[in-house]
Amino acid sequence: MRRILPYIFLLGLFVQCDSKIDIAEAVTIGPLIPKPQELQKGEGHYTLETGAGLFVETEFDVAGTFLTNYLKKASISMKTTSWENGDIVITRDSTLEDEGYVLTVSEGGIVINAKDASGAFYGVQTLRQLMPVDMESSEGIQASSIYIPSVLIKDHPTFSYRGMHLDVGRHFFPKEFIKEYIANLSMLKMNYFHWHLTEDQGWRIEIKKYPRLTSHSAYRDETLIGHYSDTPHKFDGTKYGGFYSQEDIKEIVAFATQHNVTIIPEIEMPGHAQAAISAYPELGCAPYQVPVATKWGVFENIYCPNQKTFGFLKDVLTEVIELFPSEYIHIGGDEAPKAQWKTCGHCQNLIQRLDLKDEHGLQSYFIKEIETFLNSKGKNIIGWDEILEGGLAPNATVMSWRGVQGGIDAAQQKHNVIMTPNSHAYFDYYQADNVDEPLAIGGFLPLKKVYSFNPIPKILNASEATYILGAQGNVWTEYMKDEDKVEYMVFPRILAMSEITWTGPSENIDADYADFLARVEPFHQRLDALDINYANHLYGIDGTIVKDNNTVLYELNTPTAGKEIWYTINNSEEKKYTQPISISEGTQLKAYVVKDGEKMGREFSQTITYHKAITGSVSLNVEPHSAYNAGGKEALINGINGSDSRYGDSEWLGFWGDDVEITIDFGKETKISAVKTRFYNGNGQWIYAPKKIIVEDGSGIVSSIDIDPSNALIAEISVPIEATTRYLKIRVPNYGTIPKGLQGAGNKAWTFIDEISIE
Ligand code: TNX
Repeated sequence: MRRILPYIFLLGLFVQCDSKIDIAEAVTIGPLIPKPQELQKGEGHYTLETGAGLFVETEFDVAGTFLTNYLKKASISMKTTSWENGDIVITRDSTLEDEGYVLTVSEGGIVINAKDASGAFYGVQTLRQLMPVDMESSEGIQASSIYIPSVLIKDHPTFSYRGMHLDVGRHFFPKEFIKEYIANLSMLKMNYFHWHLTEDQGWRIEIKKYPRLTSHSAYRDETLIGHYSDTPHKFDGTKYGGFYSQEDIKEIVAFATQHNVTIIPEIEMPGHAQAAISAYPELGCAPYQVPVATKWGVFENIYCPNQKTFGFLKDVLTEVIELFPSEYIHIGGDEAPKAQWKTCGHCQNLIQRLDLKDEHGLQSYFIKEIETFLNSKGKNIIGWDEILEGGLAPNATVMSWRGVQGGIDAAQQKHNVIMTPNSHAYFDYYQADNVDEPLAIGGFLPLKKVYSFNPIPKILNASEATYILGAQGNVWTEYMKDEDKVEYMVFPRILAMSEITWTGPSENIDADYADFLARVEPFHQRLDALDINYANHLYGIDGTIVKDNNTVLYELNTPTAGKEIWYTINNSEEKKYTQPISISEGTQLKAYVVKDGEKMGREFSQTITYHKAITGSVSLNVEPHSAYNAGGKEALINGINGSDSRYGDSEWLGFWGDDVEITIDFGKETKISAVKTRFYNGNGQWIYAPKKIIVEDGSGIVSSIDIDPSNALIAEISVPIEATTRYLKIRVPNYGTIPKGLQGAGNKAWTFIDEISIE
């Protein structure tokens, strides 16, 4: 065995290289995700063969065991040896950063230096990504030698919290899948798995003291079919459920430890607790029996803040903390409607007796009780951002989900924060606006948007920013029945979350995103070998209307480099796309991507309506909500309709509670006969078509139309108006407050408007 030199002596052998990979080399550096902070390519490669000597510092044994097991997939076994005789050495360098490592591969061997066990493990994960992808397959490969490219990588994470969440309440996933999920996140250098274990629709963790939680609360009678917005609601009539025994949990926790992942269990309170209340009615305030929920949404049946409930929760948490070594326990805190607390005599007495302001004060008291208990056991709590309402518990960490504002408020109050905003981290939202995209809850979160996320809001100063521990992708499974669907929603967005939390948020989004995609595309080979059902929208096409004076052009783009786009217009001859296409009439365009002469992905198809406002301009009295403004106000008159089934794309604009006034300037006097538009009416998502709209031409001609969409998901409106005018104003009064008994009751309704087409 050759003795290898510590990495510092090898530095001279390396030449700085840019991020491009030299494919002329026999042994190339494959795509690395997350991208290391610094990479220098070396000369040649290391040949790893059975019998190679491995030295691992004792406290880095998790890294060493992982590597030893991983190499077995190539039928390579190593010999444990001393530092001097090691061909692969995993050793300490206390000058490095927390969780950081330096990986040196040279012809003489491999050295991983790390300050701590995490860093050593991540050095091994990078090494893994330098090895042949075929090793990932379940059968592995028979290799007499593995060639690993020479390289010097110096790396460390930007954020200490790099997380993924999984809701097993809405749908249950078997133990083996949970392990795979954990293994996948560890490959991407993510270190926290937030396991959402209790819900209205199912309680999933065995608690010995309360057996009905598993015999009763773990099962629901049936499940909603289709989307919550579909009316009437339909159910499958099939009992559904499952749970993890304490033995299962011990096995999963041990597996996570071997993958350097900490599992944070979530036990929801005081809301999302209907399944538990169904088994133990004395925990609720409702004077009637409630079932384990069979559909999605927010339920009024929440825990009653009485001694039975606190006793129950403390018993449950006592068993939970025995099982999970994590410093953190997530106690939920989100979406807890206060209707029952308002009418419950005990709750009202408690508010008075404790001199609390209101029911939010009572929720704050509830969370503080639980925090005091958990702190006394040496644990800290994490709660969703609603725990800010009524005052934060003293040591709580806040998970900001309703945007980043909760995170900002918490950081300014010197509380730790994990960013999981639904604007950038909700992997249950649609990732593409293709009509054939599998059913999702709603929203629109394409890969680039995840990649563009910066967990540190600009408004925070440097000391406040230190409270932002990191970020996490959330995976709510209302619309994910099986493992394939979870993987489809998670991959590739997890790759972006891994990179922004490890490598750091992008400061130059277009260049960095192109570089990222250039790695995601070949990384598919590793995902294929791992048999992961990832979504692939890399061969999609994006079409944008661009206006140049009075000319309307249509621009086509595909996200990765080195592809051609071919298209046809109104069924004419196929052409290769070289420049924006001029549009002067109603157009039906079809296009597809070609890579190396081969047609890739799905066909792109777009109808462009050439109407009288398309060359005009538009202004609004209020800005659309920032989460639903992807196309900007121009989307209202660009000739392109939004999706017929989803409001989250770049064509629909969303307004929350506002009365909207849209003014169109045609640029010159124009004769018009009708105003056509569409409103989304997804009442389950708090979205309501307005009750009427009013059209004014500015010279007294006013036309209005009443709207009653009944159960239609989209209200199609046509307002006849005979006028010759330069300006047109369209007034859209908000629907108003959502009526009692419906999702979001008492809140302002959303208005979603599509194309305004003028005839
Ligand atoms: C809100 S995020 C919830 C979940 C839902 C999710 C769907 C949060 C703390 N609560 O209960 O599953 O929206 O996107």
